[in-house]
Amino acid sequence: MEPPLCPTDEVADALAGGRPVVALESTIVSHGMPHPENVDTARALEDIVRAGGAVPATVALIDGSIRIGLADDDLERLGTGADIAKVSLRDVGAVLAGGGIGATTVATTVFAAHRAGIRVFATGGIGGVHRGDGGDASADLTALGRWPVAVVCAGAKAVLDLPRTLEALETLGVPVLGWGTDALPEFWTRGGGLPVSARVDGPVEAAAVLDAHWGAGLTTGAVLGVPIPREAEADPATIDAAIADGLAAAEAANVTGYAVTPFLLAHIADATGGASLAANVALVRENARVATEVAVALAATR
Ligand code: PSU
Ligand code: MN
Repeated sequence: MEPPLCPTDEVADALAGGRPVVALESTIVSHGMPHPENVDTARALEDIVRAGGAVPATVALIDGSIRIGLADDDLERLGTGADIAKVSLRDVGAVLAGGGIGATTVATTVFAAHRAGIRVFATGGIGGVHRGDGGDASADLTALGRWPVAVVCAGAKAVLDLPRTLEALETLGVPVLGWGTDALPEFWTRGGGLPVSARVDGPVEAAAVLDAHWGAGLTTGAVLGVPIPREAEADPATIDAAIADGLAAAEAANVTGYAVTPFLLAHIADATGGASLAANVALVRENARVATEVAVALAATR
C-alpha cells in the first residue's frame, strides 16, 4: 500500500485475499474511557472480531504513518499516554508531519479504513450535531458523507442534538440502518423516539443493503445502529440527569470545540458512578460482534 498507509501483515494478507476485516478506532481508547477499562476493552474487541472469523484493524497515527492494525504495546501506549492527540480529519497532516502518536476519531478511522480497502468499522457511537447554536458538528458526519464505510455503532448519544444529527446524515445521503429495530439507538439506551431510514434483520440483510448501496454507485458511508443489549441498558433518568449536569459543567468550565466530547464522557461516567462506563463497554463489544458478522456476510457477497 502507498505510504504513509501502514497495515500489519495480517491485515494486508486478509485484504489481498478478500477476507473480512473490521476497523476499530483509537480515540475511544485514548479519550473515551479511563484506564484500564480502555485498554482491556480494546483488546477484548480485537478478540471478539477474531472469534467471529475476521481480522481486527485498530487504527492510529504513529511515527508519521497511518497504522492499520496495532501491536499490543501500541494499544497500551494509546491507553496510558498523557499526550495522545485526538486526530480528527483536519489534524491528520500536522500529526503525521510531527511524527508523534495520535488516536483516530470515527472520522479519521473512516478515512483510513477506506484508504486501506476496509468496508466495516465498529465503534461506540458517532459524533454528530451538538445541542445549542454553537455550530459544533462532528467531522464524523463529513467522513460518513464522503467515504464508503459502514460504521457499526450504538447510534449517537443523547448529549448531542439527535434530530439534527439525523437530518444532517439525511442531507449527506447517509443511510441509517437499524439492526433489528425501527428506532435510532441512543447509545446508553435502546432509543425509541427517532426513526432509522431502513431496518435490517441480520447480517445477510445488512450486507445486501450495503452491497446494493455501493453497487449502485453511491460513494457515501452508512450507519448501522445496534441497540445496546437489554441487560446492559442504563437507566434513562440517571443518564438524562448526568447529561444535563455534564453540559452545565462543560459550559461553566468553558470547555469548547474538540474537548467537549471527551469532557462529557468523563463527566457522565463519574456522575453515574461508573454505570455509564459499564454500559459503554457492553455496547461497544456488541457492536464489534455485529460488525464482524456483517463483514463476514459482505465478504461472502464478493
Ligand atoms: N462517541 C463515543 N465515544 C467516543 C467518541 C464518540 O461514544 O470516544 C469519540 C469518537 O472518536 C468520535 C469523537 O469520533 O469522539 C467525536 O468527537 P467530536 O465530537 O469532537 O467530533
Ligand atoms: Mn466538534
